[in-house]
Amino acid sequence: MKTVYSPLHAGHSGQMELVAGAIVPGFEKSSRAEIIRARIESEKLGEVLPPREFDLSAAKRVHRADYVDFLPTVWPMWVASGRSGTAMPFTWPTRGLRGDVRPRTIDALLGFYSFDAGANFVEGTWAAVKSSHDVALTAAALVGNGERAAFALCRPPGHHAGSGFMGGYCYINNAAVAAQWFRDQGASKVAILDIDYHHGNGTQEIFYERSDVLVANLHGDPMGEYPFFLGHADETGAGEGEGFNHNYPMPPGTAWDGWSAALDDAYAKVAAYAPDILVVSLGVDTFEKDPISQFKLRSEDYPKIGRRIAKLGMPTLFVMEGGYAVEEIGINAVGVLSGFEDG
Ligand code: 6XA
Ligand code: ZN
Repeated sequence: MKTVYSPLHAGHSGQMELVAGAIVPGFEKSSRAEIIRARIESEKLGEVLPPREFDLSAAKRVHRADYVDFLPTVWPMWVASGRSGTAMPFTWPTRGLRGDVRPRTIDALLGFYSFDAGANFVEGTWAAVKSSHDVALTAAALVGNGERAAFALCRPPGHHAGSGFMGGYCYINNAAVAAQWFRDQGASKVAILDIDYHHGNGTQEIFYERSDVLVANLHGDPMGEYPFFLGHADETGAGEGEGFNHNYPMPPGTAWDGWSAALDDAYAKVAAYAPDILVVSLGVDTFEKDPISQFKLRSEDYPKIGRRIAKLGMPTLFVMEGGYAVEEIGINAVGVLSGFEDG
């Protein structure tokens, strides 16, 4: 399996995040991608290719144009207002406030275009976000051109980013952009299987009223787990999209038996849908030693996931999402990919 990777992700580093009342170094750090890449090389998974540059027209098919156009302006506006360090929002137009009037100052705009304080900017962030989007589309094109599968080693991740907002380390929804790109290239149906520990609220929001992109999501129950405000089992799609969104919220402590039962059910939904292409939002923060998550998958489980997904027999694009146990992130992510190759 070929991997697409860009070194530009590394410019998005040194950012801070708010955790339990303290500002701490970001968990979503550049060593994550470096360790996965090193493991791809040591395991000889396949060639590692640089991305091609794509314009933002594909991104604007799933995100609002004003949102996408805002992203490259964040850091220049931050600096122009005399700031340095990490740009992050602190106020949001929630219930009872006006979310329909676009404000002017950087602090207000950051809140206007986010759902939390988790998508932060440093100087190299936009270049990294753009490269992550290019990585996803370049890998999508490999699958579009007949490869059985490809791996988009995206960083930063994407699945929390919605049509008009960032959050949870995510800016452009790489998996959603790739799914839409497949549609625009002629695929009539695409499925997205999101196996990251966290619910992919952005992906769900983007495709919620559509039947041409099925979304299945396995994740920590939002009653107690981030992103808290989406991801319940009764969210099954709306309008045209009714019946094309499937959520599998699971309790803290879920290990292979419970998790793989949910995977089996999602697998059956994807198989019955019979998409032309499968996009996997691949997070390995389901791992027992993940520092911010509560599931109990073990390293030996990841190749089993890959083998099961391979059995669907669909052209498959893997898009990297979360995973913060950096010591094992390479073993676990490449475990899924190697399992797929064996399956
Ligand atoms: C916020 C936790 C962000 C989780 C990001 C993630 N403190 N999403 O891994 O998949
Ligand atoms: Zn996650």
